[in-house]
Amino acid sequence: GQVPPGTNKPHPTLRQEAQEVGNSKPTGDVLRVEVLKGVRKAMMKSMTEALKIPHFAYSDEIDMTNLIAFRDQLKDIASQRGISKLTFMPFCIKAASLALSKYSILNSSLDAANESVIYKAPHNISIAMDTPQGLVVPNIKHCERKTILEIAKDLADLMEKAKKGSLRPEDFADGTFSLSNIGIIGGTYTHPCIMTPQVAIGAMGRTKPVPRFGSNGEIIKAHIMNVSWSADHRVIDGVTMASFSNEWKKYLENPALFILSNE
Ligand code: CAO
Repeated sequence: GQVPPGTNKPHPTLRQEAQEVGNSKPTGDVLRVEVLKGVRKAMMKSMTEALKIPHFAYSDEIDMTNLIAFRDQLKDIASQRGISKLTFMPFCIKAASLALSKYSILNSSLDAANESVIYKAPHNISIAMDTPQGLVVPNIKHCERKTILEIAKDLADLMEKAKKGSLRPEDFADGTFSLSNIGIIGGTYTHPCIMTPQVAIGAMGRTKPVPRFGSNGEIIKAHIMNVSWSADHRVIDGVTMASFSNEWKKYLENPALFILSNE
């Protein structure tokens, strides 16, 4: 254990933790015992709840080539409007909101006791964030009313707060649907866990340049990102999840459609 200077007593935190787990101090083969607190305790609870959900998984690949060019065109204007870093996330979030407008059952929760589905009006999209404290999942409220740049601004604000550990309970409250971009680290496929009482979550892998066939059978360089969806199979069937995914993919692969979305 760590010993504060000038004393032989164990570090108070370690002593306190050891007492909480019913041991005077860690012994034998145990290197140390950590009592889960804060963000990590919350993760233990939310993921235990997630275990109760029968997860249905569906994955697809998205050609991000057009979106990469589209984002490059918008970077300067975004920075003039105070968004220093326009990433792909705001596009993924807006596309999800547009797809939720069409497949509203994915923006619902299950009231199992009353055998009912509760459809939610706001698209409060929860975003998994890696922070120094661990995984946190605050949400961007009313994405259905916001432009891509407004979503980008909200995302930056939440990330800043998450970094400082200053997210408020209201930032976590009332999320209706989740996205997780594990692609900042790497990866292709994943199997994300649904956050109750939501019924679906999507996780994006890393966008990578890979060879694909063009429309004339020629080999082209494409920038491919894989997405993995998990849905609560008590409420969502496979066709609904796949149709939603196609709708989401349509916007990301043809970003000009965002302009026609009237949002
Ligand atoms: N593929 C390739 N590049 C990616 C990428 C991906 N999937 N996602 C992000 N990038 C790039 C960004 O475009 C940015 O580069 P540029 O400056 O050139 O645009 C850079 O990586 C850093 O992005 P970012 O992390 O600052 O911002 P973001 O908006 O893409 O993502 C956030 C924000 C909060 C989703 C992300 O930072 C994060 O924390 N992800 C982790 C989610 C997580 O932990 N999931 C697991 C949950 S279950 O344990």
